[in-house]
Amino acid sequence: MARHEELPVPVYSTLEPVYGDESQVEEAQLRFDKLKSKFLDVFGHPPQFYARSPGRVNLIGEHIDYEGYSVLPMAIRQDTIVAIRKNDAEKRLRIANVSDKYSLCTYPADPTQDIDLKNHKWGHYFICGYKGYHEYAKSKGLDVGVPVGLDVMIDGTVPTGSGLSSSAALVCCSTIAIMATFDVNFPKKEIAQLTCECERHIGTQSGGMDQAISVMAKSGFAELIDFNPIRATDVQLPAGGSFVIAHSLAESQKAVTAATNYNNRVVECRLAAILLGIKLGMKPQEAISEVKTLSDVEGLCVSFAGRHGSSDPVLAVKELLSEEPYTAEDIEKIIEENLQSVFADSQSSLDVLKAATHYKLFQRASHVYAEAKRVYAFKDAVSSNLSEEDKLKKLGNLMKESHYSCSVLYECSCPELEELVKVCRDNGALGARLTGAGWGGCAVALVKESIVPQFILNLKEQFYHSRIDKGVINKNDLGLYVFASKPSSGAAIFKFL
Ligand code: NG1
Ligand code: MG
Repeated sequence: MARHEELPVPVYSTLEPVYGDESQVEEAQLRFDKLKSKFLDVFGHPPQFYARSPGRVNLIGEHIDYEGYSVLPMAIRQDTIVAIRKNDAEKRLRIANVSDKYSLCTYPADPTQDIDLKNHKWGHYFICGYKGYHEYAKSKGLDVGVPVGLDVMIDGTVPTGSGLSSSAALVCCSTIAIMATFDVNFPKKEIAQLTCECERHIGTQSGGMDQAISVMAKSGFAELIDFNPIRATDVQLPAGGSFVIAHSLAESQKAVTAATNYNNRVVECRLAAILLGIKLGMKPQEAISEVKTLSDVEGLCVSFAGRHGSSDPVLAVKELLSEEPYTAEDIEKIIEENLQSVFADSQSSLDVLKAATHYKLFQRASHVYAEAKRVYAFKDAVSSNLSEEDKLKKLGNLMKESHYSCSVLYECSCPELEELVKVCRDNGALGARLTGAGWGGCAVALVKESIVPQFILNLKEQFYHSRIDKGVINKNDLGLYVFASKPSSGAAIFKFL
């Protein structure tokens, strides 16, 4: 049997295969009906196809996908659905949203257009998929003909800026809907790769976790996602435990803060890797041209550790990098090159250099190598012979360590997330951590199934009520901010008869 990442995106004619039980199907039916009627209102004709792609919660393995390391996310129920129709009369892409919060965006039907990064718009994420599809089709030698207009209506339930990957859900379902209008389908792992690359048009140097899980998820399982090549391995989570997702209510606008936050860390990791390469015997020019990620020099670090009786690459980081932050000059002296020329081919990296005053290479590299190990420790614990109770304890402890590392070494937490993680732990979570890029967004807590309802009530009381009183959120929306989640299924195309 083919591995599931080799299969194309499933095409369904009913909602049941994706939305499962009756009440969820009913809820989804209402959303699809509303999407269709809004589509009719705005564009004057019904959609041809629909596609959906879910958000995700990352259980462990934060900020390591772009360094080439495996991660362990699961898809959540919240998703983005898109309705689409080719429109030959209009030579434009018209992208509308069922929510009034997002106004109609129009773009030329030109797959080579540049995305205006200075002027961020929600519709840009659709254009990522539009460009991505065409770039991929071209690389495959497919004839896509002359550009045609598209009418598009979107409905998303993944909270935005929350670390639950609303962006990837939107990019993935857009790409898949576009594929459906061109009557093509590809293996999921290729779609995961192409959507990862095309989301970078938005200006963040992302890894591929979000798109991979959104496209390849399987109901009932978390997935171990490997990169180069992309692969998904089912991970059956222990019974008796449940993952509760809770929003810190600090919104992280990743596309806007990339130069100081997300892309800054990508640049720091690259510099840490180059320095390690040089300290471990590479010539500076060789390291600059060959070393892209920390995984590229892991072998050298492990050999170094081996000479000291260990197999841990963190040992090399401890011995070879300075705990004091580096200035640009410190680094340039070691690499015998100026930083601008190292990153000359990437405008978003040059933006990082402009904004940075120093680089915490020791801290970032220590996080990445240790976090990469925690992913495998998590996966091993799940499949071990430990009792369910001990398994849950072990997973909780790994989540705690991960959060500490994200907070102290990677510095991608924020005061609201720190408070929320503490409230989770004080109320009996076995482990709790920030999830996704951080700097705001959600925490995920591992909680014994039996205490979930009480746990959620306590969070509402101890974290959210004061925010309702201050008018930050509306009481009726609480269910959107804190909920338990089971692993849901991945992307799908709907062709209703
Ligand atoms: P969020 O910000 O949750 O979408 C981002 C990246 C991931 C990964 C995590 C950190 C994008 C699309 N996603 O996730 O690839 O690096 O941060 O682990 O940028
Ligand atoms: Mg995102």
